[in-house]
Amino acid sequence: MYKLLNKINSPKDLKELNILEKQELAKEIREYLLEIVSVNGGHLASNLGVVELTIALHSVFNAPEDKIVWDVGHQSYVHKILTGRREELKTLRKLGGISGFPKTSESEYDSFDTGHSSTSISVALGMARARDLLNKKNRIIAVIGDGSLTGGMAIEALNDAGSSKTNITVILNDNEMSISKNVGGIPALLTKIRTKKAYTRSNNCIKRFFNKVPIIGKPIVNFAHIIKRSIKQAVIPNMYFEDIGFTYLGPVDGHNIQELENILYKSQNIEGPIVIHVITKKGKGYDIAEKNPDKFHGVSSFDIKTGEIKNKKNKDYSKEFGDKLVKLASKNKKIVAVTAAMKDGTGLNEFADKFPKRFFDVGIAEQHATRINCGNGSIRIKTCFCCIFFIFTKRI
Ligand SMILES: Cc1ncc(C[n+]2csc(CCOP(=O)(O)OP(=O)(O)O)c2C)c(N)n1
Repeated sequence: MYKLLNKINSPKDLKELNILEKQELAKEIREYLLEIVSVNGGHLASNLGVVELTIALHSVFNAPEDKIVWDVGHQSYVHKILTGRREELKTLRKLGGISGFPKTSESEYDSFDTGHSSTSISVALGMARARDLLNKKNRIIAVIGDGSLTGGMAIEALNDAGSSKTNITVILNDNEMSISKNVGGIPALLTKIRTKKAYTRSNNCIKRFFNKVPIIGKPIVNFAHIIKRSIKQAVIPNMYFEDIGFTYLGPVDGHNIQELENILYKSQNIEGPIVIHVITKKGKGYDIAEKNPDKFHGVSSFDIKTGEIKNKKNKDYSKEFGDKLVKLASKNKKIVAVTAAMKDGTGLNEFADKFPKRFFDVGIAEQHATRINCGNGSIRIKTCFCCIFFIFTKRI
C-alpha cells in the first residue's frame, strides 16, 4: 500500500528519489498520517500542512549534522516518519509510545525537546553560536509557524539573530492560523508581504515584455533593476525582516517540493541570518481538515470519511469552566476574558460568541496576557496554555 514510504528508513533513502517520486511519497505520507491519527488521535492539520516542507528540508539539508529545530514540535510527525520512526509512529498517544514532540532521547535527528511555542529561533541561535565557536560549518534551521511568531520570545530572538551576522535559517511556516485564526499586527504584516508574490509575478511579466521590445527594451529593464529595491519598498510597505538584518527569501509555495528545494539550495549560498517565508495550508490534502483546521489541530480518534469525532466527551474541565464563566458574565458586565491563542482549548468559544467586546485573544503571548489591564475594577479571567486559569478579582 505504501510503496515508496515503506522504503524510507532515513533521509538518505529520501535523497535518492526524483521529484515525481517525492510527490507520490507526499501523498502516501498524508494517507499514513490520516490512518494513524484517525485511530490514535494527535495533531493532524499542522502535520498535513508541512509534508512537502519536511520532505524538502530532509532532501536538501544533512540532518543530523545540520540541525532542524521545530517550534512547538507538534508538526514533527512527518520528520519522525522520514527519520526512521515510521513504524513507531503507530504507538503515538499510547502508553510507552512515541512522543508527539521532538525528543532528543528518542532520536539523534531531534535536536531539541520542545512543547512550548516561540522558542525555536532562540534555540537555533544558541546552536549557531556554539557552532561558530567550534569553527564548524553545519547548518542550523528553525521552523516556526506564523502563530508562534507572535510570541514575545520569538521576536526577542529575531532581534538578536538579525544583528548577529551568524548563519542561521528561519523557515516561517505561514498558514495564517494559530490553533484558531491568527491574530494581531504581525499576521497583518505577513499578509502584506504575501502580496510580494503578485509583485514578483507582475515584475517578471513586465521584464519579459520589455526584453522583447527592440532598442529601448533592455535599457528599461536595466533601469527597472536599479530601482527595484525602491519599488519593493513601495510595494511591500514593511520589509520588516530585511530591515532588522535578515535576508528575506520568498514567499514560496509550501506545497511545491521543487520550488522549496530550489529556495533552500539558494539559501545555502547566502551568508548571515535568513528568513524563508513558506506559504502552506493547514490540513492540506484532507478536505475536511482544510475546511476546519482548528477542529483538526489536535484531535481524538475520528471517522476519516465524515470527520466525526468518536467517543465525544459531553463534559470536561474546560467546558465546565466555559459554561460557568458565561453564566457569571451574563450577570456581571465587568467580567472580561483574555486568552493566549487558546480560545477553544480553554473552553472560551461560547464566551467569545456571546461577549465579543469582552473577549481578547492576544496571540501566543502569555507574558503579555498576564499584564493586560482592562481598567480599574474589571474582573479579568485569563486562560493560558495547559488550561491554567488565573482569576484576578477586583483591581485596587
Ligand atoms: C507558550 C505556548 N502557548 C500555547 C501553546 C499551545 N499551542 C500549541 S500549537 C499552537 C498554535 C501554533 O500555531 P503556529 O505556530 O502557526 O503553528 P501551526 O499549528 O499553525 O502550524 C498553540 C497556541 C504552546 N504550545 N505554547
